[in-house]
Amino acid sequence: MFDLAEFPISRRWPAANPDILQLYSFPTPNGVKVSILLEELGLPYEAHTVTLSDADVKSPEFLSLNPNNKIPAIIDPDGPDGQPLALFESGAILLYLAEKSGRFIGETAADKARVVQWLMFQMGGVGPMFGQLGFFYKFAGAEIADPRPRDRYIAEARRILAVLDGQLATRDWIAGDYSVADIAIAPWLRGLDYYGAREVLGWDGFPNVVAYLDRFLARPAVQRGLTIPARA
Ligand SMILES: N[C@@H](CCC(=O)N[C@@H](CS)C(=O)NCC(=O)O)C(=O)O
Repeated sequence: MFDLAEFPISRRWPAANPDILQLYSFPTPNGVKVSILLEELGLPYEAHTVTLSDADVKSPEFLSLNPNNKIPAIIDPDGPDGQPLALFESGAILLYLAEKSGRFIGETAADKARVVQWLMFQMGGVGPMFGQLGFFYKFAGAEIADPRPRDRYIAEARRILAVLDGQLATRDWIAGDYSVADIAIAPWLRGLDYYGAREVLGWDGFPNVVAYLDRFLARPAVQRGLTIPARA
């Protein structure tokens, strides 16, 4: 019989309903990927606020779930073969939930491969590059006098926006139908506004990306997911 109390994380973030999926997250671009997908799927889940402070993400309880000290992470009490499954890395969580539900992952093998391709493009490109742009343009790195890191990530983010804009010229969603690839990519596009980086990137010069983000933000499940979990 599954007992969530066996997971040390539940000591610090106790579950009100241990029988449903537990989400440990914060509403950043990586965090909201999972809450948006869960809202799209209409699955029951309980969201716990894990802030980005060391006191939370580097606590022994959180490290017991993700030794890499980063949100998001989940425990699915109803994992494969009826066993509980703990997972971290947003891309892995999106794929797991999409496969489990059979939704937002494409129909044919070719569709699925393309969804995974664009999801990997987000995980290996959009997220790391935009994240570094945020650091060197808005946060602590903005104080560094040497312009090279800032210029590098501005150029790389612009290049990525051009790739996305080209792909979106002939479709509404990045891999065909709406999928986990969109749920991974679009929150990072939204984040550029938070970084105050739209102007420096020439945001308005990417009209297909602009329309895509508007389309994404118009979805009710996205609007709900963006606010989960509450910041404090
Ligand atoms: N590749 C990871 C990245 C997750 C990530 O960078 N999470 C950030 C917030 S967006 C975090 O938890 N930072 C806390 C820290 O690094 O201490 C994923 O996609 O899940």
